[in-house]
Amino acid sequence: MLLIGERINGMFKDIREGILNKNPEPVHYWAKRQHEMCAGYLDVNTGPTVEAKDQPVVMEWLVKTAQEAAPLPCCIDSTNPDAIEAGLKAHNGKAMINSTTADQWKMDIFIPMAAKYNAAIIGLAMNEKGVPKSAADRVALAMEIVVNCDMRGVPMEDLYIDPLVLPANVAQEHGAEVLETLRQVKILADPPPRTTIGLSNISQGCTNRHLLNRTYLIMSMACGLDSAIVDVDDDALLDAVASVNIMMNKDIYCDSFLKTFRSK
Ligand code: THG
Repeated sequence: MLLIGERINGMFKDIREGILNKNPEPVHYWAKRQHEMCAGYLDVNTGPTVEAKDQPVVMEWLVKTAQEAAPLPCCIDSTNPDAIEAGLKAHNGKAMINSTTADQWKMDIFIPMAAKYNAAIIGLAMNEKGVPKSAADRVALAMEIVVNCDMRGVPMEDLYIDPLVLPANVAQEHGAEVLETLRQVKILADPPPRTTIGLSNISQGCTNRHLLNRTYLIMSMACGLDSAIVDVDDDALLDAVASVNIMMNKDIYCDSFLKTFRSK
């Protein structure tokens, strides 16, 4: 299970202030902290307050600043193609593009970019009409992304389909449809793409956030989830991942399986 740390995102006040004041300290802190807490990738997102014209230079700074503090690759999170490409140019190692939608014009930009930079790419099961409700409609969009990656030479192990998790308090009907989408994309494509979700979306605006996040991650892992963008600074969440790994036969049982998971 690949954990992508969500915390280097301008939606958080400390990161937003770091960007504004060109202060690397909060980015360094969260790069190191998330690395210690088992993240395999760092999601980096300029946040909603950076103007479009400034996003490429801010993304370049975020990638360089994160990678000087921790030996981890970045999941470059933006809807702006220029910001994504600036991040890719500044990046060391195998980056992940977050993300393309199933809109043809977006796939025509981001999928060749993934091929050119040998990056992985997240494909969102949405298009200009928004996020569909049913698993069948989500899967149909996911398959369009699968086909386009195949045509452009992006291998399935580099494609992460994201069915798009929405908050349980306002979009309750979507929860089970996302789980069904995770199951079906593994069955319908051969070889199948990988899968990911933005886990914390499920609990935005809800009470008992950690419980909702943890429960939904466990359910998603039972549906074959390969990775997730998560709050890795959540001990109970990491313990749940370690125990699911045992029960899904992804790790060999030992009496110290919790400690063993953290030490890897
Ligand atoms: N899919 C993909 N990428 C994504 C998402 C996704 N990137 C962004 C997001 N969704 C995943 N990352 C977060 C990060 C933080 C929160 C949710 C998802 C979060 N933030 C607090 C909130 O909104 O309540 C902010 C708290 C604060 O301001 O301090 O919950 O789905 N591919």
